[in-house]
Amino acid sequence: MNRETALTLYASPLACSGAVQLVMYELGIPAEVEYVDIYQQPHVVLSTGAVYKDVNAKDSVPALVIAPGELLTEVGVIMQWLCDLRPGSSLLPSAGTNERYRVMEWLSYGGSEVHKTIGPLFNPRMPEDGKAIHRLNLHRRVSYIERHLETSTFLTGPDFTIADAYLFVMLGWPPYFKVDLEPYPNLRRYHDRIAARRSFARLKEAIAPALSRMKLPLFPASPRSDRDEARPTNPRPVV
Ligand SMILES: N[C@@H](CCC(=O)N[C@@H](CS)C(=O)NCC(=O)O)C(=O)O
Repeated sequence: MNRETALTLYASPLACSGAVQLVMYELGIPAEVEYVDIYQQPHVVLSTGAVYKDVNAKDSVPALVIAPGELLTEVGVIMQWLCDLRPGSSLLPSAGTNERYRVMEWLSYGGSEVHKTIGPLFNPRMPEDGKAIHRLNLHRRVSYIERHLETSTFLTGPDFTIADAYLFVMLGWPPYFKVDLEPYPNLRRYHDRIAARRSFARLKEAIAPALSRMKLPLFPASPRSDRDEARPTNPRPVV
């Protein structure tokens, strides 16, 4: 079976689905991208106006159509599925090796400890006290990653992997919510290193029309968070 026929990715600009797009560009895997406005209720597919929940009952992005009527969800799993189309790429070590488990370990940390700690900061209904707790937790996690990056170029060593794609996209979020990344020089250097990749330039290009249609600002240049110009005028929940 040709697993690459007719891949369609449901994504939203600035959302974690950007990690999947980065991985597609890195691997040279083509896909049609359908952008979803996750700021509207119900979420809608921009090109058709279709209610997104009718496409993906989870109502979140990313989701990848991998065969007619077959939808794969969960960012870490989609990225692994894509890498398995290109075995041997440096984005994901071979199955069964400890190196692969290290990447999965960071994917899991990214999903459960980072992503879902940032999420509540985007929720307008979360009281300020609750947000303060989540901010503190986020700083604990970010401090851990900062220490780890003291001796490692990327999360699992010298190679950029799918775990880095995921963390990188999330690093674009805190500035909107005044989580100050200024004290984390390793993390900032790490961010800038990835931002210089061709795949990120392609991502910015690809999401620009949808961003403008949804009236959202582009990724901040760098996660130096508290600068006023790095924040959108009307922050809205995305994660
Ligand atoms: N567990 C999911 C989480 C995906 C997720 O939280 N996506 C966010 C964007 S980063 C989203 O679609 N939010 C809109 C919503 O849930 O209504 C995954 O790993 O893919």
